[in-house]
Amino acid sequence: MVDQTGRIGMPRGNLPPLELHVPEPRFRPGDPVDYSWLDIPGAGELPRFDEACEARETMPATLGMVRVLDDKHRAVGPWDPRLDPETLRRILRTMALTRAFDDRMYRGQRQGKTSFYMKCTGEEAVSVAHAYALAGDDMVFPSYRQQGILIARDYPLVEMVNQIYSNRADRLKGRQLPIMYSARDYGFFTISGNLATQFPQAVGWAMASAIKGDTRIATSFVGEGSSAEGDFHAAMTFAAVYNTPVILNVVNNQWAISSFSGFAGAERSTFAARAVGYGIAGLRVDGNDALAVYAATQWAANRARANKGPTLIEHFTYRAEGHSTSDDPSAYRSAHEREEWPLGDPVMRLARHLIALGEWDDERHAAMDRQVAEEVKAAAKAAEKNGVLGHGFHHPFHTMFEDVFEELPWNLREQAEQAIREREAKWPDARGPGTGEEGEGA
Ligand SMILES: Cc1ncc(C[n+]2csc(CCOP(=O)(O)OP(=O)(O)O)c2C)c(N)n1
Ligand SMILES: [Mg+2]
Repeated sequence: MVDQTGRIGMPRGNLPPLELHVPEPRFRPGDPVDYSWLDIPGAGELPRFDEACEARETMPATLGMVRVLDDKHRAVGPWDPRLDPETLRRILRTMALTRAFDDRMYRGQRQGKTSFYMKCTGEEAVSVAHAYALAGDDMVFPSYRQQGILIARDYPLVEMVNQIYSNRADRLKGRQLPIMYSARDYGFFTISGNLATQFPQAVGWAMASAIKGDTRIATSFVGEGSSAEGDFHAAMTFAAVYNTPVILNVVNNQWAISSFSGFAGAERSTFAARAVGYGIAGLRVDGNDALAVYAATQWAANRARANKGPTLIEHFTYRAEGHSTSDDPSAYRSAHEREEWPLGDPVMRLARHLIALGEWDDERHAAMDRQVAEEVKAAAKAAEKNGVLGHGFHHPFHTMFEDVFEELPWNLREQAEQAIREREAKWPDARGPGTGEEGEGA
């Protein structure tokens, strides 16, 4: 631009030079952590809105927070879903099983049994309580951190481990990154590494469900960092325009690998508040409170099923561990964050609630922990018989050219033949034991 004096790029008159704000996280490695700046509303404070209300009426719920469990471990307020103790114990056990599974698979990666793993430690309530509040045949479009939903739906752990180890029993034949499950028969859409693609896909699936006159709704998850992707906004627009029966979840765990939530907009507003701008109902939820997650999901599911429209749920939580096994969070954030996180640990909060009800105790908790660890160990051992990374027993090499086309096109057939020839020239013994070529999946 040329200014009035004809000079390029010079300040005009006495206007201040323009400047940008570059977000910076409050705490870096070694810093003491104080979360007193964080405004966490008390449990039970937020009114419960009618499930059929206008989207804009939910504005207070997008700035406040659905919270049920209070500091004394009681369930309080209008969002208490009033679950019976047996259901609470099942939710608790599923969260504990998810954590035990994560711990064992993390160790498996360190032992070289797989190349990659991602834990959801600290976020178990988000996926597990969400799954319990849905119908079993509602369709889930997850991100990579909702293994708790598969586990809540009783997907066999051994199948999960087979996929993680990319072994000969891996249903996905080693074609997906470890942990990127796909389970059509469990209403669990194929996980994609391309962030946020699942959001518009969920909306499209839910639109199709409505077009067919079906009663199943869809639900999808993105991280708060991924909400900066264009796909998030495309999904929100389609969901609002067609009053789509879908639940759109943003898991705000404060971090997107090494970028903090400020880079996705957290310094300006809540993620839930974006909903109202689109004409979508919004709820911000204490993501470490299983009862709050259950209640918010149930509210959104009832609303969607009654054709009252989509809901955006922000699950406010904390990523207690590294982003993945490839990450080292001590390089960019203070280790004290996890200890100081004001919303506590979701497993312990639900356990203490059950103890306060007289429906649980420390001995039963310890026994449960032993049981879930044994269950995971048995599944991992069974899967190891089908092979682990680098020790043979994977799907044969040539299968990577199969299953896409009913008949392999001539150009791919040529490529396949060439690849197999080159492989045989490079590794003449490649059909011997331990190379995977003898696997049962051949
Ligand atoms: C389109 C795209 N951009 C970047 C990446 C690399 N990437 C993978 S996970 C991730 C962080 C995502 O953070 P968030 O959405 O907050 O989810 P979280 O991992 O915290 O659950 C990034 C940048 C990717 N996989 N896809
Ligand atoms: Mg995140």
